[in-house]
Amino acid sequence: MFYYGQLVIGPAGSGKTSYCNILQEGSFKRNIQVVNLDPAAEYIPYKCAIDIRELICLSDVMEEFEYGPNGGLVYCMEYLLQNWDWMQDQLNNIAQDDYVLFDCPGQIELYSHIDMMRKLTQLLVNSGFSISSVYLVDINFIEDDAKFLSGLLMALSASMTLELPAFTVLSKCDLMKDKKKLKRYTKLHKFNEESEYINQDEFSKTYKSFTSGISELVTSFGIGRLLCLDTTDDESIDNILGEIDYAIQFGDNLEPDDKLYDQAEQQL
Ligand SMILES: Nc1nc2c(ncn2[C@@H]2O[C@H](COP(=O)(O)OP(=O)(O)OP(=O)(O)O)[C@@H](O)[C@H]2O)c(=O)[nH]1
Ligand SMILES: [Mg+2]
Repeated sequence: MFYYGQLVIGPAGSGKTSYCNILQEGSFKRNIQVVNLDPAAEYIPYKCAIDIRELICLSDVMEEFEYGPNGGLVYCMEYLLQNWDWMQDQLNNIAQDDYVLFDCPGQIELYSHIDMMRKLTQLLVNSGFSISSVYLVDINFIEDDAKFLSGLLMALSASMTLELPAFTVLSKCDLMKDKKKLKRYTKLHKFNEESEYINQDEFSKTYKSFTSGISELVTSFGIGRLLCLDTTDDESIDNILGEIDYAIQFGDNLEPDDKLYDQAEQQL
């Protein structure tokens, strides 16, 4: 069995749940299922195919064990890993051609400090998933260079631990009216034809204040795949999906649409 999808990650409030919802509501040439992996979620706007809260929810854990929110969350994710059979049973109900988004919790410690999310992604890969991580960085990170770089380093740290094809997406671009400013940040992330990574000279010129070591680190791990998400513009979503489809090879094994094939043949 082969499944395709995205692990949607990023700090609290970066727009993960909204992104999943927009994708499910829109028409992007695929049937999108969303799995809620956030045991602390209070409101979920999308139709949930699988909801971790049916297995365990943060408020119950905090009450029963008198844990704080972060300790409680770690407990919930550990519980999910220990009860993976439950998840596997639910995943078996998902059709093979469906495209699955995993809406993850926002606590970045889960990715960078402990290897829980990496274990989870390995279980998904073992279940036949071809997935990429999609790390959302809020547009307010481009307020200044230092903040932006810290956002990229956080993305790098989280994405690297997951060992998946990784994409960094600048979310809430609809809020950025200054398109010139947006371009200044995103132009750094155009693929360099030769190396496939971002243009290091361009990056160093812009971030003169940072050591070349940091620039090298950021540019050489491919988190330069910085994509813009403007949820009011379907083209930006198509662009993100297109890049990810290529990386996870979504669509490669789909049967040709007979109707379209017949139409094309008639036109010949
Ligand atoms: N303008 C704008 N606001 C957005 C967008 N995406 C999310 N928001 C707002 O940002 C806030 C957080 O969005 P969520 O989708 O809940 O973010 P999240 O990453 O799932 O947050 P946690 O689950 O708490 O980690 C909400 O108030 C959303 O309405 C967007 O594309 N544009
Ligand atoms: Mg959320």
